Amino acid sequence: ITTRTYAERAAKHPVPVAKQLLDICDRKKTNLCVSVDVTSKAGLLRIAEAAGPYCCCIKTHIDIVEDFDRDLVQQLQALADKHDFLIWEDRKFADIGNTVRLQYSSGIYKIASWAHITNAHLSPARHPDGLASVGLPLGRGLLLLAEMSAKGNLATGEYTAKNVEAARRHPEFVMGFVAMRRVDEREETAGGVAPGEGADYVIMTPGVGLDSKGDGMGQQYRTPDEVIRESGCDVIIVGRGIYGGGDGNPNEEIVKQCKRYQEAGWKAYEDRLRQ
Ligand code: UP6
Repeated sequence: ITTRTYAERAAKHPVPVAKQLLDICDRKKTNLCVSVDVTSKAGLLRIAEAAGPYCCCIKTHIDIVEDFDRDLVQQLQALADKHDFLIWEDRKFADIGNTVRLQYSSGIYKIASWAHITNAHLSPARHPDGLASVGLPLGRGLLLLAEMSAKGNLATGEYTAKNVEAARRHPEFVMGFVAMRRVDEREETAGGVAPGEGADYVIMTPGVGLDSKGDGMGQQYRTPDEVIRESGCDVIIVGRGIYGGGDGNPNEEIVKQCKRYQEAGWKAYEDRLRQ
């Protein structure tokens, strides 16, 4: 588990977008990524505006928005500039290289044109090549889903290790992993190396909640302390714990919960540095 600071890691990171993210964490004293899983443009923008000051990243599922248009992404980009956060489209690509290349660049959403970060399942194996062909020239970053938060999921063992190997083949584009722990370190994963020896990966971790242990649909929640300090992950991803589900909590409640998770995540990081 790394005890290096976000600032130290930012200074040396080979992927520009990872450097940007780690710098934002340091500058804003936050390792909170807010997952905004609402189905209206107005709701998404309202929550991003309310949460923006407290987070390093806003994560979207753009294909659930009923009234998507180009103006939505333009407004989201303006909020990212205003509040100093990155945008992550949680697309979970999972097809052959040629298909993901088109899904990433084209269609209605043109994800690569606005999302700093996206992510992919490794199951089709070589497809990071296809995503890199689009994302790399635009300075984008990719996360591989080495592990997942849901109960009984299949991203374990050998599959997790293969994700780490694949990341090492794309050091300029794969910035890290969606994972539940430091999957890149040797004592925990066959595909890893000893701490401090290999590339530096950003571990972004969903399944974070302070008030609930699950959602009755397989999601499992851990606390920021378990995720950041005990498991050595770098960014907590919080969705319903902040926006509350449905169309979203009122703004005051969103701000209150953002502050709460920001504080808990940052305390866990400071405790890790002292470990
Ligand atoms: N997500 C997970 N688990 C994973 C990968 N991704 O929950 O292994 C995503 C979900 C959702 C968010 O798609 O957008 O993280 C979690 O939301 P929640 O905090 O409301 O449960």
